[in-house]
Amino acid sequence: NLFGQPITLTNCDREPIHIPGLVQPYGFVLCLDEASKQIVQVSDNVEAHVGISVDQLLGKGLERLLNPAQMAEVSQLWPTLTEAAKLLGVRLDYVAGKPLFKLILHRYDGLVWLEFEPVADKEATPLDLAALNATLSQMLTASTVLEFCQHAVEEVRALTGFARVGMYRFAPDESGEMIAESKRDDLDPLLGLHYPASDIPQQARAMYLKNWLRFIPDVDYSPAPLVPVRNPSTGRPPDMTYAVLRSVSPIHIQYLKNMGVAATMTISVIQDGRLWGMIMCHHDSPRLVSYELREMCLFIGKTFSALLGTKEQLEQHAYQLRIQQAQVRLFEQVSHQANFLEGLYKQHTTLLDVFDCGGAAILFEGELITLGNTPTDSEIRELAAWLKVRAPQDVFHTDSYARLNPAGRPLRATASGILAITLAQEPGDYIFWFRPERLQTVNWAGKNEKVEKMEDGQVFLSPRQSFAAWSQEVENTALAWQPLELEAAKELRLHIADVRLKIFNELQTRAA
Ligand code: BLA
Repeated sequence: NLFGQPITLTNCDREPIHIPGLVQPYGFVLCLDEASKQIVQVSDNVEAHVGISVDQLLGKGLERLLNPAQMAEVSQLWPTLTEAAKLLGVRLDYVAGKPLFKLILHRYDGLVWLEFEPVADKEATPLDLAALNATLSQMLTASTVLEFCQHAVEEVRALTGFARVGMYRFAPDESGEMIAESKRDDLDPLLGLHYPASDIPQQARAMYLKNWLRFIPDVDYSPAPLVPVRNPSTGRPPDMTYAVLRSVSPIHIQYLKNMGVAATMTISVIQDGRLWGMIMCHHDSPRLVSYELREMCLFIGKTFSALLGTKEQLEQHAYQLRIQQAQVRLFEQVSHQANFLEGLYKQHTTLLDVFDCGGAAILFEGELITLGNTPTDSEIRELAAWLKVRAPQDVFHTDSYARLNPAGRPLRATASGILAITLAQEPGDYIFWFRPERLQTVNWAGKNEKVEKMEDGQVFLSPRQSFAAWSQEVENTALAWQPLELEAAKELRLHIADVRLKIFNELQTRAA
């Protein structure tokens, strides 16, 4: 390959996937020099598609391929071309069998790219604006991010007929999770599965910020090389970042084959210039999706990206409201209780209602009260003793207690995440909220790998292997505490201090 060394699992983040010098052979490519308007590179499968040889095209204009009317159309588009694709339908009359092509044009890297995709049906799919409208209406009604994702994947699946459409969301560490899925009944779910960052290397992520949609109609292909493979004016393979037919990294192709996937389409979801996630479509047999339909999915992806921020805000506001309401009720309860502690756990609203958490505990003047899923009494007392010495601040939080205190008991299943507030000037009394390890809340449902084979000496490239890698990375960590949760914990602490001061003053007055 052009990389000059074999691509393996360890160097694939350096594979120059934007300059493969190869195309997917379901279509063919002509590269025209921007200035001379002559054909300088052609994919060598042109002859198989239209019966014209590479030699008959190189160094010529387009007249060998297009009729005068089509030439005029291309000339008219020529000055307007950018990396954003323009589309023409062309009928190459002299080609037997497959007369109709979609001609996709763009300008990039000193070249004008003409990519020809055969049209599967007699006629192009008409753009169904009513369906698009219905899709957008659905998406607008969503009040949570998950609902929003679910609508999007269901609509994309309904439009395209892929066997599986999923929303893959990236975490801050660039690992990803399948957070919504629409699939054919007989397929195993991938919903809830996590994969490590390395499954999609950096250079691929950078490219997917520029080019929002990728399409592989048949993973079982032999790539067609560009002839010549290097652009004669630059001496290097041309940059195919925006080329529809760019041939995909062989590592990724192997990954898809191992998963039993035969065709894919993925659409970037981009927020504030960052890759937030991807809409992933899989099919278990080859699947040609028309250019127009792909454009429609791209439109959905861009609309999704644009609306995502408002859905996240809605969700954040709803969570904030829930916290505030629980706070207000707790404040009320502790103010009216003779024993203020009972207001935190004995009544309708408890500490568990304030935050998304697995358990909570109160350690007060030696007495321990627990709610929900918590460490054992002795573990909590040990934790309190450790906090008192090592982290005496009023509001303490961690999403990985085991990493913070490697010498302590790891408390994986109950308290990988801890939020604690002190209850007195003298540390030693605490309110705790606990979160379990993320792995405890994750299911591995991937039974879809038939073959167990070794790759690269010892690593098997597959979602199952990936999941194992992700599991190791996130061992002993919980969902991180959000700033709004820390703020609410601080408020609760101040309020409790107020109430106690009031009780203390009353007792003093009565005693006097
Ligand atoms: C690309 N890897 C990708 C892409 C996805 C995944 C979605 C983007 C492909 C595209 O947009 O067309 C990963 N696919 C997944 C995951 C699921 C899925 C996680 O269906 C889960 C259901 N891949 C590896 C390893 C390497 C690797 C170990 O797993 C390298 C060491 C490489 N992945 C790799 C490369 C690409 C890629 C090089 C770029 C492919 C390209 O666009 O040419």
